[in-house]
Amino acid sequence: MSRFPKDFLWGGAIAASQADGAWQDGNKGLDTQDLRYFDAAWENEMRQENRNINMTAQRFTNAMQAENTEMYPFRRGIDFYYTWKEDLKLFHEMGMKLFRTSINWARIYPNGDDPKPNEQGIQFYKALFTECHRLGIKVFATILHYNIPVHLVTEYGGWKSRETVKYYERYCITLFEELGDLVDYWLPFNEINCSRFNPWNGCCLIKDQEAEYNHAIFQCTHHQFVANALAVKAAHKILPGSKVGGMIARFTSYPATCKPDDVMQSILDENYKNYFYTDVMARGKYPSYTERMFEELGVDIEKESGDIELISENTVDFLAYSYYMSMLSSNDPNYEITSGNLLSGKKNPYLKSSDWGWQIDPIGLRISLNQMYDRYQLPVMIAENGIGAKDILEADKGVHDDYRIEYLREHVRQMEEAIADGVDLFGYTMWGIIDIVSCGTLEMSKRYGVIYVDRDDAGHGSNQRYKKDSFHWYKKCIATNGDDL
Ligand code: BGP
Repeated sequence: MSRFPKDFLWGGAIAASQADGAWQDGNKGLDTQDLRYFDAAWENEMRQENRNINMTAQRFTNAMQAENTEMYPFRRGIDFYYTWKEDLKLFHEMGMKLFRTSINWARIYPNGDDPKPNEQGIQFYKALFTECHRLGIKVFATILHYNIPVHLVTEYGGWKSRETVKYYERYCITLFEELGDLVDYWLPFNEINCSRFNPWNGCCLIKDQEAEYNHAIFQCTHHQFVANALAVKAAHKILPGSKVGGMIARFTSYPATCKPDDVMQSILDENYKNYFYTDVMARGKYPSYTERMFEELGVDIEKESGDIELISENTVDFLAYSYYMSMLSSNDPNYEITSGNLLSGKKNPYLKSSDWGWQIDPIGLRISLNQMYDRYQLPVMIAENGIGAKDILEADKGVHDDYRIEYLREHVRQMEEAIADGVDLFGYTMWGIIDIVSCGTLEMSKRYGVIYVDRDDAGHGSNQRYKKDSFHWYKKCIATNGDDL
């Protein structure tokens, strides 16, 4: 008998910028992810130097002038904006209980600061979420999965500005008023810690305009903490009993050895990369190690009076995180480095890696669930987990992705173990339930889905959907509530 609670929320996740396409339709404004374009040499250079993907002024100008979609995979996505009805049918057939997607701010307020919301955008989400409910699928809505209206960058400077906080609050209020009865779980920010590890996605800052980049990043982060608290406050006021979560990308790290230096480094990595963000959102205050961390990074941020009270009075109802992998912690520079989600890190000799070098560690999921629950005693949701792979569509239109089944099976097993450990884990939205454009590499050929989308990196293909072997596996997993894996 499986240990998953009988109402466990088996689900799947996508994000607007990676799936929707229709970048100029429905009266949508230009958003910050519409500006990311594929340039293999540049992306490679960034990765090799272990730098985050940044937006430079030159790239920003190039992208603003470009009219085409050729080099801009996010402008195409998988055309989910037009295919959602058919895609939801497949999700329903799979037995999915929860669908996580993000709302595109630039569809609701095309410029961010427009006097009125865009009715076409509101109608799109109303139709999408109503259909989910008709099919018995609950909705987990990410209010912001990286992309903000570009106008908020050119006019105010993105998240560095208090104006963006003000307009974000108004955007949230519009969503709560218009879509409140159609959304079951709200997530104000996707991976709020990516402000530091992927600053264009997280902060929407143009790098060469920022002399003190670290400082700017943490100023943005503070504004996002304030914005998060304002979202929690408004949701609880407008929709009493609503559930609002806080999410991070979970960088699970183990001490590389039992050498005390490595153990200490692991504690620092956990605090600085993960818990700093969940501490603020769940405990409602800047943790005691903040001062030292800011000192070391040369950061001195501005807070307005009332910010600290606001953050302390409006903490989140549950925690969520994405989990893909783990890394080693050590300040010994001689370790082999491997790439990973948002960050590269030290290689663990006991683990295998995906095609993109991300270390596969199912037990790390149980470890991180125990740590998260032990620290906060709040219900937990795994908002993302999955494996990016180069799938092959065979002549019979099948995709034999046994590697994905194995990855998912082992992670589901470890979630069950964590539940047996006493962790209040209530849902799992596996990442990229249907193939979408990769956020890190902009490739379509880095696939996560249990549903194959016939589209290549250049956007060519029929855009037809095909069930992979993992589709049938996940369907069985859901039907037996995790018993038959
Ligand atoms: C997370 C993001 C997602 C997603 C995922 C996989 O950090 O929230 O948007 O894309 O990582 O990353 P990638 O697409 O780079 O493989």
